[in-house]
Amino acid sequence: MQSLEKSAYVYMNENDDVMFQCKPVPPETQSSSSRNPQKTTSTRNDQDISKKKDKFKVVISMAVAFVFIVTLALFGVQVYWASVNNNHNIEFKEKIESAMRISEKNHLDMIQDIRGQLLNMTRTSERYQSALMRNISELAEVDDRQSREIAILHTEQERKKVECSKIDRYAFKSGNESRGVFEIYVSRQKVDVYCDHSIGAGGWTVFQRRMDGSVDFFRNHSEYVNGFGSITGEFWIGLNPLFNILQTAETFKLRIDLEDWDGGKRFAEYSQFTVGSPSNDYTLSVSGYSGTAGDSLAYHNGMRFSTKDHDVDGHSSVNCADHTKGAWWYRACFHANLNGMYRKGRPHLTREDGISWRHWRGTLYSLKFAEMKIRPNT
Ligand SMILES: [Ca+2]
Repeated sequence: MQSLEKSAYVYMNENDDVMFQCKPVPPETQSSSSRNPQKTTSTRNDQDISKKKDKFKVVISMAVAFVFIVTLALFGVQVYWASVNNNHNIEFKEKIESAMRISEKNHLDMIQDIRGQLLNMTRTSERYQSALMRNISELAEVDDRQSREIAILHTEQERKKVECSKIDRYAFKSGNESRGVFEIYVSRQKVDVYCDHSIGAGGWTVFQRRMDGSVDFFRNHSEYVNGFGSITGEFWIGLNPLFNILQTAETFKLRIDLEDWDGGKRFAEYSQFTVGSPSNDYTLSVSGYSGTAGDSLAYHNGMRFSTKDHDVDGHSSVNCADHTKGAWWYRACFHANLNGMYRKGRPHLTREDGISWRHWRGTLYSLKFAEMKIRPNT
């Protein structure tokens, strides 16, 4: 049986794996190598290969060990970091939980605090609101009281404007600055009056006018008490309003302006004029004549006001108002009859029933124009 010696060599395959390859060596070759130099050289090469092989094994072992150690170290590090992270996570979680507990407690405290503050604010607000409502109510009462006082003052001021001497000429609602209509209070009711600021110091309140015969003056007692006609035309203000106006000052003066059909103008002025109460039939009281027309009114001083349906004149057998077709402070019957019939165009000569002023044109002459007005003696 032939024995075979094996030779080996190392090589690297295409995968960089270290490969060993054994090659059978014939016996004669082995013996010959020990017998000759070539054989010795071959043995030396084998030894070198064996040494390299051993070194390579050592290197491989060391590499494997190194890899193992590194792997183990990495694993340890990973385990360590996992542990550290885990601890950190637990600690962080505890901190979070602690913070949350603190936060929750703080929130509860804050909510409680805010609730308390809101409650206090609500109570304070309610107190302020209540106080505010009381103040508003008091202010409303004050305002209401002041409004009433102002209204009363205003009304009182308005009621003081009871005749034309208290009324500025620029306040006229119609007319011009000399003569115009103004609204005054008479018996707590507004009444239009005609003011004449054109004569003397002005301030005359006109209470009778005849100018064109457009208004019927042959009227009954009630109409003469309450008034009739047009304030800018012919009118009688009324005995009752006249009486009330005369109560607004201590004394009044009277002025009567007259005009005939020839263009003549005269006037009669009395420094004292008043009429009595309704129960005294508005008894005439007049004195202190001055003027250009003559004193035809003195004859009527002290007489009651008569109308065709209310005969209280001084003539026992005659109804003067009916007889003279007027209404006046008749005696028996008149020297002046300014509420008589308006005889258009010409004076009448046959009957004493016209607008007459005895001391100027006589009792048979009916005048073209007559106007009666009063103002306070100041
Ligand atoms: Ca009579």
